[in-house]
Amino acid sequence: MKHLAIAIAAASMMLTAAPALAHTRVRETNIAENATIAQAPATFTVVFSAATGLANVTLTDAGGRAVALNYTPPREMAASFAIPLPALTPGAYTIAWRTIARDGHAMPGAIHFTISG
Ligand SMILES: [Cu+2]
Repeated sequence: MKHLAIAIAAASMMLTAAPALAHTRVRETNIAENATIAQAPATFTVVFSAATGLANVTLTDAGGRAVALNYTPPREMAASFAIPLPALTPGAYTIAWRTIARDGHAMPGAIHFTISG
């Protein structure tokens, strides 16, 4: 059921009948996986290998609690996204996202990092 909902959302994002060159990969993020940093950057940036749809982004703390993000993914496909981050207290965090490839498949991704304070 969830898959169907994603497929419908993806279909509405597909503006052109793109060739079936499918999935993008993460090319760069401004926070490295498993990084420990003194403080969070003002913005989390993720760059993909090609334009992709972005369905959602979540930030959770070490206890799995959601940390509110003031961000709405754009309706258009893009190769990079900049997500404003709130001030974060020391601790471990996960920023996770789900992209929608041109073929409609959802692809999860995440970066885990720690704020040392
Ligand atoms: Cu696919």
